[in-house]
Amino acid sequence: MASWLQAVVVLSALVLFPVSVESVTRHYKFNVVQRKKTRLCATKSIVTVNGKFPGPTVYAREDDRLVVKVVNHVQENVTIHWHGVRQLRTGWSDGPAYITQCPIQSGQSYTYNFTLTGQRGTLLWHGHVNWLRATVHGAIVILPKRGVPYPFPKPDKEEIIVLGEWWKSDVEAVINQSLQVGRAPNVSDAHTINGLPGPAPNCSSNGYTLHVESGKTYLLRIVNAGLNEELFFKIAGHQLTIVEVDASYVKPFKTDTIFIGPGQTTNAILTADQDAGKYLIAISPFMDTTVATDNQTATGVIRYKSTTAFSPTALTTIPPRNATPVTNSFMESLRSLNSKEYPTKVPLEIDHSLLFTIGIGINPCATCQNGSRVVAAINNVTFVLPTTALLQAHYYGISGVYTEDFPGNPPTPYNYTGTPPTNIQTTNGTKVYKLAFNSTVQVVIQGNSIVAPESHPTHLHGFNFFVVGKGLGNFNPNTDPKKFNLVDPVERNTISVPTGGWTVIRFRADNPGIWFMHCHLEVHTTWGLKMAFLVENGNGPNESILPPPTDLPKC
Ligand SMILES: *[C@@H]1O[C@H](CO)[C@@H](O)[C@H](O)[C@H]1NC(C)=O
Ligand SMILES: *[C@@H]1O[C@H](CO)[C@@H](O)[C@H](O)[C@H]1NC(C)=O
Ligand SMILES: *[C@@H]1O[C@H](CO)[C@@H](O)[C@H](O)[C@H]1NC(C)=O
Ligand SMILES: *[C@@H]1O[C@H](CO)[C@@H](O)[C@H](O)[C@H]1NC(C)=O
Ligand SMILES: *[C@@H]1O[C@H](CO)[C@@H](O)[C@H](O)[C@H]1NC(C)=O
Ligand SMILES: *[C@@H]1O[C@H](CO)[C@@H](O)[C@H](O)[C@H]1NC(C)=O
Ligand SMILES: *[C@@H]1O[C@H](CO)[C@@H](O)[C@H](O)[C@H]1NC(C)=O
Ligand SMILES: *[C@@H]1O[C@H](CO)[C@@H](O)[C@H](O)[C@H]1NC(C)=O
Ligand SMILES: *[C@@H]1O[C@H](CO)[C@@H](O)[C@H](O)[C@H]1NC(C)=O
Ligand SMILES: *[C@@H]1O[C@H](CO)[C@@H](O)[C@H](O)[C@H]1NC(C)=O
Ligand SMILES: *[C@@H]1O[C@H](CO)[C@@H](O)[C@H](O)[C@H]1NC(C)=O
Ligand SMILES: *[C@@H]1O[C@H](CO)[C@@H](O)[C@H](O)[C@H]1NC(C)=O
Ligand SMILES: [Cu+2]
Repeated sequence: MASWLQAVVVLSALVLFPVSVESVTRHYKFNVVQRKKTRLCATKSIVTVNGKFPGPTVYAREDDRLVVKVVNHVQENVTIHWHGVRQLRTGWSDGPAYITQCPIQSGQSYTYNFTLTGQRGTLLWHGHVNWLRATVHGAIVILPKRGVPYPFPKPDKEEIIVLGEWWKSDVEAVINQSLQVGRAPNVSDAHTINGLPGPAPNCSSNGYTLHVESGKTYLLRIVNAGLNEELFFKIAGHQLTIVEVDASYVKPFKTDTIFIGPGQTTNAILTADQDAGKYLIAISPFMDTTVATDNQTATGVIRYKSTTAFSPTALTTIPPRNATPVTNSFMESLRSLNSKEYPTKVPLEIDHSLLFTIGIGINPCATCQNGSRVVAAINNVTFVLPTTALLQAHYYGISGVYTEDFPGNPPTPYNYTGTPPTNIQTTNGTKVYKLAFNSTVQVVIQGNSIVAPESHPTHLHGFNFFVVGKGLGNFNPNTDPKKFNLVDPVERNTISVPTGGWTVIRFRADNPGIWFMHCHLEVHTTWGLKMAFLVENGNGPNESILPPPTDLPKC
């Protein structure tokens, strides 16, 4: 009866106000099941959503509500994170295991329920417990509100391109082995484009093909769902026009190479303006230090209509693995649109000015091969996951789960990008940093040079942040702020902090709850490069976290 009444209300609203923009609830069912998949001439069973790899695309419009029932039919624990979704007051639906929820255990289900507010473009969803994300991921498409145009010419067609990584072994075995030994896990055996590596050595297999028609335009919604590698994306003979990243519009610019880290999304317009034929799509890793990568280039093709079967494929060069200038040029070209419709609201006054050093450390480990293990830390704290979810502990006032003393600055200042300190041990902790509702935050994310400096794609849950500055070496609090872009900095949820350098982000803590911040290289998350912000409730009517859903999983 109630739903019938609601339907009538919605209908009459439509009849009375035909131009009013109705938001709707969109329902999805995610059955988490094992499926056998063959890649690189070998078959293995993987955890999937609805049997698909990559998983199903979730479609919605800005302001819609998404209700996704996740049913766990596998032995492994499952959670799903809606990466980049603001989750205003609905932290219970964010997904990271032991941060906002306990895992959905085998045989159980949980319904994620949230709205998509103030965002439009492409995001991704992915598993957020252990290394589940390797095979449990897919795209989220947020279309503009009905009747609202894109701020760029409407492309003729849209295409989703999900990049990933494939291991011949079971990925849980890969990380388990790495933790036992105390050293870096094996790199993947292939990169993938929509689940396919393309032709591999000694293994005939087809790659991904995008069929295009001459003269038409295509909005490519590109997602890096890989675990441990930042990637370059190129298409032979074509320029791409970047129009959006992480579900925020940017000032359009042309490039022939996209730089995209795990957890990042990029919308690019491809114009089919070349002669009929086949053009290579190439995905290759970026690494400007000594850390090992999977060096396999995944390939696909763009194929024009009426291309003959024997037509050769136009090739492209891939950037060198250490092409730092290419990454800088791409990141520096990203500017938020900052238009009348989409103003850039970067905080100008800062309540909390924080400096987070991020990097690797080495701790003793009696059971490990050489008596030590590689860990990672923020401000020397290696974050240890609790066994009760932080959000529940916060909401119900359960003590002993976390402490509120996460350091806002490094405990002992040192030359972060110079000769590392002789003692490179870290401290274990389950610490959060507390923020008052609606306070403004600046975080200088400072990479350090302990063991191996490395580029860290750093992700914040629950917020978009503005990237106001970046540079090499140590952040200088006297001179560097003068160079900040406070006019049109790019707004995103994941940013690559340069190797041996720093990035400064700003955000407004207008979303009460517990929000995870971590390196989106899964290996670094596992090692402890993670922390959480606790944002208190405000005093206003809509400024408190909502009560937990009744089916919230228990630990
Ligand atoms: C989703 O949340 C809304 C707002 O709290 C609530 O009205 C609705 O019943 C929920 N839907 C489901 C399926 O839980
Ligand atoms: C990995 O380790 C976890 C925790 O010890 C264990 O439950 C799981 O079975 C292991 N998985 C594999 C594939 O070794
Ligand atoms: C990791 O790679 C090493 C060396 O190639 C191999 O011996 C080992 O079996 C691999 N581990 C897993 C879990 O695949
Ligand atoms: C491919 O096969 C050739 C011939 O059998 C062999 O020499 C080569 O090592 C193989 N390459 C790989 C990557 O397995
Ligand atoms: C990948 O390439 C780099 C640089 O060329 C090299 O040092 C490294 O050994 C390669 N890694 C693998 C796994 O082949
Ligand atoms: C252990 O130490 C030896 C000797 O320094 C080295 O060769 C080996 O690679 C180390 N093993 C690991 C897992 O770090
Ligand atoms: C830090 O170390 C680097 C590399 O040795 C050096 O160039 C720089 O001057 C040092 N910075 C400070 C503040 O000492
Ligand atoms: C990190 O913490 C460890 C353990 O408390 C300590 O020994 C080390 O000096 C600290 N390092 C830094 C850089 O603060
Ligand atoms: C730190 O935490 C890890 C588990 O994450 C544990 O194995 C290790 O023993 C702890 N180290 C100390 C010094 O407490
Ligand atoms: C947050 O603070 C800003 C600036 O002080 C103010 O304009 C805004 O109304 C506040 N928002 C809420 C929800 O309190
Ligand atoms: C609180 O939210 C409700 C429902 O979205 C809305 O109708 C109401 O106007 C909001 N109140 C304030 C003070 O923002
Ligand atoms: C799954 O989650 C439950 C609840 O937190 C936990 O007790 C159990 O150990 C987890 N299982 C694995 C294999 O990690
Ligand atoms: Cu990292």
